[in-house]
Amino acid sequence: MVKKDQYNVAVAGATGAVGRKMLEILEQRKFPVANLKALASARSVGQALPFNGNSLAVEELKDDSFEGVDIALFSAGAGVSHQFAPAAVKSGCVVIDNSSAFRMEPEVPLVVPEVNPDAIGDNPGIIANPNCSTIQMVVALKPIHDKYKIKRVVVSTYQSVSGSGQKAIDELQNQTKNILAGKAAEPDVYPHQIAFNCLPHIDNFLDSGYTKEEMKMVNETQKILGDSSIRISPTTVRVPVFYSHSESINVETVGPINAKEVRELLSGMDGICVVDNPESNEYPLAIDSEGRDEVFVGRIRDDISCENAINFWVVSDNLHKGAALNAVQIAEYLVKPR
Ligand code: NAP
Ligand code: 3JN
Repeated sequence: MVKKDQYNVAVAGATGAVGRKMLEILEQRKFPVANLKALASARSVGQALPFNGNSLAVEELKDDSFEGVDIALFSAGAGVSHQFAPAAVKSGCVVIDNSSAFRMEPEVPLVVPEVNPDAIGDNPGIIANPNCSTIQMVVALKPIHDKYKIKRVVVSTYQSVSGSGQKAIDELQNQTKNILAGKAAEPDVYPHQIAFNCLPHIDNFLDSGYTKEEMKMVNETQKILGDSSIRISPTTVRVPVFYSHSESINVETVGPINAKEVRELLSGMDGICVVDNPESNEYPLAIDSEGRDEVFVGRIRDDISCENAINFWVVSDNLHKGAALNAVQIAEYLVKPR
């Protein structure tokens, strides 16, 4: 992409949980923005969003919204991305898409900057941001795969409600208040009460019995690590936590592996923070990772049931590194001199 001092940026889905984070992170990281367009549905026209000390008037996302835009960050769902991203690219901008719309298209790079920045290439049209559960897992898996070659991964997730958007955040808050006040808790976003509960169900079920979220973790991980021989067995679970996803991960490798070496290996990696002092009750927690850039790893231990295998616990803010920050890091990669 043509290098400039400042770039015209659009955020499609700017009023959503991810879109608002994108504005916050572009501002915090001083992304060189000339002009920022906040785009959402017609329902939000008239709203204003704060950015760099100014108030941005939300505009309706339309076919001609991307004229003169250099970089567009999309987080308005796969349908909106399918409808508008190709036209945005035609009008000359690079689209960084947070939805699943194009992730598995062979010609679309699926990127986590700490893991596979080179996948971006020189002339990307659309760059896909992986699913949040995939992002935090591959950041931890990449150094392990490079050193030991991963054969198999068994992962269970504990995903916060913010992964389902603003309405789900409100639902957990309202249900919790109602239940504590002795009132009924009506489910709306989820098929069951989420307060004081765990739902082993994220996204739709497929004929295989797995959910779409689970298969995103399988397919996206293989694509990002460039290795379709890695076998992955996921179970994704929604838990009554507002922000940050946690994951229990078991990794089996081709050759010998041990917890001590992995602790040292991960401690030196960009984007990873090892928190692993169980003797003083120190391990990664959802509440500590809120708003943080890093992927936190702890409880690293040898698998007592299997040779060449280890267990660990990974936590990261799903709206931050799992969505908005990863997208902004991709934008930073595009504009930095190479
Ligand atoms: P959200 O809080 O429900 O926000 C949805 C956003 O999309 C709002 O800004 C909404 O605008 C906008 N939108 C919806 N329909 C639109 C339309 N027809 N035209 C223009 N804008 C439209 O959801 P969210 O949590 O921010 O997530 C948004 C999307 O980001 C998800 O659907 C998903 O594809 C992606 N996402 C990715 C990850 C990840 O794992 N990387 C994580 C979470 C989300 P209004 O306010 O005007 O309705
Ligand atoms: O549920 C979560 O914790 C993550 C949700 C991600 C999500 C939600 C709605 C639609 C996605 C995604 O990023 O895969 C999508 C989608 O774009 O398909």
